[in-house]
Amino acid sequence: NNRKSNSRGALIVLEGLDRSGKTSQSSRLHSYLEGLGYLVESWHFPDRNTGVGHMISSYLANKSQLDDHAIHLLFSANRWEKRSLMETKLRSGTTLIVDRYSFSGVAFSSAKGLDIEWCKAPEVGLLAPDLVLYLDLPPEKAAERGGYGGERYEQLEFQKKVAHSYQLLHDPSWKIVDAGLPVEEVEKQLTEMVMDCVTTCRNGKALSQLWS
Ligand code: FDM
Repeated sequence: NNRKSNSRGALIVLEGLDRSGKTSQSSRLHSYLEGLGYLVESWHFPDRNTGVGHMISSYLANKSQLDDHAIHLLFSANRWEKRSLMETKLRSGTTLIVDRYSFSGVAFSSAKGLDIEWCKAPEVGLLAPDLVLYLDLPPEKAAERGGYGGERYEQLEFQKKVAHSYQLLHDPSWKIVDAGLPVEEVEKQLTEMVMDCVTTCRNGKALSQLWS
């Protein structure tokens, strides 16, 4: 077993447009880490299994209407309701691979025209990821992959705006990966970055908070 019992897990976030491959890369990373004997869980936001999550799900399915600010705050609340569990898991040594996080929150809402600083405010105090992996794919290429469902944001014109918002959010700590490469190549690059991060966290890197 190559896990130190007193060391913490890493908070690893995958971001990117719809159809950029986040979900399948998350599960590949999960299997890889598990195979090495690490404790690992895959999470996804929005978590549709909570009361707040049900409201979000209904909104995304166009079954309910909500003011843009109100839905933004629900997405944020959906992260807040999982914050303490997240911290417990990390401190007990479990690495979390999280498919979408606060960056999706800000990118999608600011793509609708909401002020970016206003969008960030409710995220302040959530746990900061140890690593943000951005799966970079032009919106046109993502759309060509097909499989957009019928949910509210799954339209090319809107995805272009989201791509632009993500660009405004990037900071030097993000790892940008070309999601147009073959899946195995993307996986290889992600795996290397994740292993570095997991090691740094095991070696005592402190947990920190957004927004820094
Ligand atoms: N989304 C996701 C947001 O608008 N804000 C958020 O905070 C999060 C986490 O919800 F279109 C959007 C992104 C996407 C939709 O996400 C549902 P999934 O990954 O398809 O479940």
